[in-house]
Amino acid sequence: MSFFNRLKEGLSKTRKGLIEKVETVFKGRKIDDETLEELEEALIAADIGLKASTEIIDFLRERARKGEITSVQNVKDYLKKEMSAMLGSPRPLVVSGERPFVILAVGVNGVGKTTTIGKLSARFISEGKSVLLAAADTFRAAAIEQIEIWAKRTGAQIVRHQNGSDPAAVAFDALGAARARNIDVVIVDTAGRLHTKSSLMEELKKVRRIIDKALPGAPHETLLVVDATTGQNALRQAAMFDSAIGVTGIALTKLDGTAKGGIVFAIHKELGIPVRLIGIGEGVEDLRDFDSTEFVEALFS
Ligand SMILES: Nc1nc2c(ncn2[C@@H]2O[C@H](COP(=O)(O)OP(=O)(O)OP(=O)(O)O)[C@@H](O)[C@H]2O)c(=O)[nH]1
Ligand SMILES: [Mg+2]
Repeated sequence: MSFFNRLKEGLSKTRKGLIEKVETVFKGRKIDDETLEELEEALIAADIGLKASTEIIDFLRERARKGEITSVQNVKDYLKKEMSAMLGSPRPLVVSGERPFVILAVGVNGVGKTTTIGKLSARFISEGKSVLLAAADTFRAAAIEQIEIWAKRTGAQIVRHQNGSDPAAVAFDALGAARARNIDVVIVDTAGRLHTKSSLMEELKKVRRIIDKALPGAPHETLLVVDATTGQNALRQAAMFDSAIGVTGIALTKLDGTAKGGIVFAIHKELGIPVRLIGIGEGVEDLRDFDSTEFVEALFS
């Protein structure tokens, strides 16, 4: 199956809760305040967020007032157009300019950081780049082993310390090794942490600071990994990680099978942080650059 078809399948629950709802709401009814309000509720229930939902509904109301919307198919066409425009075309994750190019991956527990790093490693290596993984999750017992497996599997190098050691020191050593070995891309894995736990957020600030010290200007991409199934809490996570260390992009994982794919719109609208990557499965090929046209197309078709 193509990536598009798998994305489509992955988004089927989101589509049921949203697009099919459009048909139910408007079946045999007019486009008026009452039906638009019901649609707004469906948008909010699909985790599109209040801001984006209100904007979409205002847009539809205006079209309806002008007599431009006459059928349910029309509503869907306008909805699609507006939702697509809302996402724009975010810059993809491109490794360029700096060498080594440093990516720092952060996020709460179990969202898919290490898996996303493994998938990225495979991608860069298939592009002919050399990759070094920094095993800076020294907290969870099996974390070093897990990233080591990904390194072996994808042909990346790895820098690791003992369990329980200082994650900032691992990152520092990894950058030293990457410079000495002329590596193209360094990806730093970090321990999962709650955005509300200030001591752990301080630790992350230190990791970031040390990376910048080892290689001024790095990290070049600070990727917040977010589990799409968490819904609105994703917004809180993103806001807090962003204020602590400055997030440059989001990797949205587990879009396969969740009814909460609408979170993509909320993240864009409420936070202005671009979704750069989407994960639709556990396999190495299940990660792609986020393409808003493709995403909206998959959602509506
Ligand atoms: N269905 C699905 N599962 C995923 C995806 N990405 C990751 N996973 C699974 O989510 C689980 C957690 O993934 P990890 O990569 O270990 O997550 P993590 O954020 O590194 O976890 P911690 O280091 O413990 O904080 C694993 O079982 C992964 O296979 C995805 O896009 N879709
Ligand atoms: Mg991990």
